[in-house]
Parts: sequence; structure tokens; C-alpha cells
Amino acid sequence: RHRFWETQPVGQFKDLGDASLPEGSIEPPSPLSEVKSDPYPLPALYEWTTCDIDDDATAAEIYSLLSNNYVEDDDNMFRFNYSKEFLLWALRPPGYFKSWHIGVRVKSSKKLVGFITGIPARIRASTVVVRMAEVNFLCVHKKLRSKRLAPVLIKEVTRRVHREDTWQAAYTAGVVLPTPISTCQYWHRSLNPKKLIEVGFSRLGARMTMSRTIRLYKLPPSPVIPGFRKMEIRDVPAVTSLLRVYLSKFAVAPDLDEKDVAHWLLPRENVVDSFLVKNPETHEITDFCSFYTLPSLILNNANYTNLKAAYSFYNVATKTPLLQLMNDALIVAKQKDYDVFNALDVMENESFLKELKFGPGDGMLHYYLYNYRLRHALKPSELGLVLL
Ligand code: NHW
Ligand code: EN5
Repeated sequence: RHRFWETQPVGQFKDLGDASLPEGSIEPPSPLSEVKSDPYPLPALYEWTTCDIDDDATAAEIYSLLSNNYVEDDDNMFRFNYSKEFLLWALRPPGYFKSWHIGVRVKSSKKLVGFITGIPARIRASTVVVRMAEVNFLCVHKKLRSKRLAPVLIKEVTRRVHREDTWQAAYTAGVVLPTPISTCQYWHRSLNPKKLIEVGFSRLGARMTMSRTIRLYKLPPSPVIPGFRKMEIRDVPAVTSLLRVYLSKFAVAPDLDEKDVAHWLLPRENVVDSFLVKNPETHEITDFCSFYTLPSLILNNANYTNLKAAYSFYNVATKTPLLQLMNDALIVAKQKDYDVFNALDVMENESFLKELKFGPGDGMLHYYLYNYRLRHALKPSELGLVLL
């Protein structure tokens, strides 16, 4: 069934439900001296490249490979269109390794045709904090599909991660592989229903007119919660404390320090937005919400080429009800001209999705760990991790 994945230290379908297997590493680390120092062999026409994303020309090549060849929905109507600024943010967190930004070029033309990345992260599984790589942006040019290049890219990122004495990884995918630790559903909240319907992202409901639909999704012009404002640098310590306490409730979640929070959550235009509620009397920061910006290309529409989507990131509500906090997140996303606000059913998101008029999407997101077994599969609500 899975000629590659069956050879890897990941949970296998045949072991599902075997409670006798212990939680933790599947295979032990090797001595670093035993990790190969040369890259995996590639088919003769191709060569490895370490991508220097600080170089504008290289960043442009990566952007172009992904915007033409990365993830599409099941009906090939939309393709993720990560911006250059987003990629720089996603790939340069505290302690990142340039060697984990890996490309494949055609030897003769130097054209970039393959890509995969890792970034370092500390992820807690149950009670143990594990150093991991978060692997993302695996991409093979459309013309080179089904040639088994993906397993080579995965083995090469694994080798380079091992070289940094890291033996576990976390990743998500829309496809089912051996074996998800959890399977989540995408939900979508229309902000610009007329455009979403015109481009085929959503449909006019039964017994609904366009004007009733527009009215259904209407939002107030500005946030409602007193003390709701953009996150600033001076808020990093308070936001870190809020998040650390909150994320400790989930079975799998990142272990974030102040440096991580500064990187991942300080607002960056058209990349990440973060807001908090500061009590006007006590000056206490009690609630926090964030979303990242990931537009999609609209593949076959005469009138529109881009869909501006916000994705729910990390949210913590200790005083304001989560529903109200997320309602203000929708309001600011609408103010900033997003077409749709997306969320997974992770953490406590189920508590607001239906009431805030999100509807289930046709996409699922499966979460995976490499070389780490959990005793049980997780409900989405037990996951405290959002990958980009
Ligand atoms: S998920 C997004 C992945 N990218 C896309 O979907 C973009 C569009 N598609 C493509 O570019 C987020 C190609 O179709 C790709 C596959 C490159 C996906 N994850 O080369 P072949 C991530 O980036 C397996 C893992 O012939 P292809 C997360 C497939 O099951 N494996 O296929 C990435 C089969 O193996 P099997 C995937 O279509 C996590 C083999 O690849 C996969 O030309 C990576 C076929 O290869 C996917 N999304 O290229 C793992 N899609 O055993 C990281 C297919 O079934 C693991 N496959 O025969 C951790 C590493 C670090 C460890 C450190 C200790
Ligand atoms: C790694 N970080 O399928 C990520 N998106 O539902 C890689 N559907 O946008 C893995 N097909 O349901 C990514 N509209 C896996 C996801 C790949 C992209 C994907 C889905 C998620 C999506 C939309 C458009 C469907 C177009 C036809 C969708 C319905 C919205 C509707 C709004 C009104 C209320 C009901 C729902």
C-alpha cells in the first residue's frame, strides 16, 4: 500500500489500537557520527540546493514554484498562494537552520522543481517536551509528479534534521498517510459571500437569495469588546503567560517562550494579525486572538484571481467569552478586506464555529508525528497545535 511510509518510523495502520505499545520514540537516536554526511542520491538529471531565502532571487523562485505547484482543493479550483513575506516569516523562526530549506534543481537549466522545509520547534506530547522539526512546503513540480521524488525529499530533510541532533517531527497533510494522530475539519466563515459564490468557493443556500445571504453574514463595522486592540511588543510577556497556561491543557501543543511568541504572534502586515483585550481598569491582559494570512489563487475565474483568506491561529479567552473574542476577530478581518475566515476544529474552536456562522468545508487536515507514538489518537479538541 505505502511502499515508502511502511519503511519509516511512524505509527503503522496495523498497530492502531494496540495499547501495549509504549508512548514515545519509535526508534532511538543514532550516534551523530553515523548520520551520513552526503546528501541522498537524486536521479541523475537533478541536484540538491540549500535555499538562501534571504536572497531575493531565491525567495522569488520558491514563491513561483509554490504558487504554480503547491496544494489545491479537491476540485482544483483554488491553489494556496503563500506570499514571499509569509514564507520569510514561516521559515526563519528563532534558531532556524538554513540547511533545512531544501530545494531540487534541474542540473542543466538550474530550474527549481522541488522543495521541502523544516523549522525547529519544541512540542509537548502528553507530559514530555520533545525537540522536533515542523516539516512543511513539500512540493514537486507538476511535470515531475509520481516519479518517487517526494520520498527522496523527505529522506533528505530527515538526514539534515538528524544532523542537528533532532529525531522527531510534526507535519500536517490533506492526504491520509500512516498514521494520523488526529484528523481535523476545516470550517469557513464567509465575509464576502457575493465573491465567494461567484468564484465557486461557496454556494447560494437552498431558499436563499443573494441579498438575504449578504445580510446573513453582515458584521458590525468595528470591534465591540472594550479594550480590544492590536498586540504590541510590550505585550509579549503577558501574552506568553496566557498562551503557556492555555496550551498546557492540550495533549499535543507547542512549548512557546517569549522569543517564539514575539516571532509568531507580533503583527506583521498581511502575514499575521494579533489582538488582545486589556482590562481598562486593572490593565490586565485577559484575552488574545490571532490569525494568519494565506491567500489562494482562483484558478479559472474571469473576474477574480485572488481569494484573501484569514486562518485562525492561537486564541485564548480567560475573561471575554471565546465566542465574543472570535466575533471581534471576524470584524477586524472584514475591516481588512478578507473574503473568508477559516478555522480548524482544534482546541476549543467547536464552541464558536456554528454560532458564528462558520460552515464545514470539503477539506480535512490530518496531523502526524514522525518517530513518536501516542497511546491514543486525539480528538481535534485535544490538539493545541496549528501549523502554517
Ligand atoms: S502537506 C502539502 C504537501 N504538498 C502538496 O500537496 C503540494 C502538491 N503536491 C505535490 O507537490 C504539507 C506532490 O504531489 C507531492 C508528492 C510532493 C506532495 N506528505 O514523489 P511521489 C507538507 O508539506 C507520499 C507526505 O511519487 P508526488 C508536509 C505518498 O504517500 N508524504 O509523489 C510534508 C507516496 O508514498 P507511499 C506524501 O505526487 C510532510 C509517495 O509520497 C505526501 O510526485 C512530509 C509518492 O511520492 C505528503 N503530503 O509528490 C513528511 N504526498 O509510501 C515529513 C504524497 O504512499 C516527515 N506522499 O508510496 C518528517 C521528516 C523529518 C523527520 C525528522 C526526524
Ligand atoms: C499544510 N500546512 O481542500 C496544509 N481546502 O475545506 C496542507 N474548501 O477551502 C494541507 N472544492 O469547502 C491542506 N467551501 C489541505 C487542504 C487543501 C485545500 C482545501 C478546503 C478546506 C476548502 C472550500 C472550497 C471548496 C471548493 C470546491 C469549501 C465551502 C465554504 C462554505 C461557506 C459557507 C458555509 C458552508 C461552507
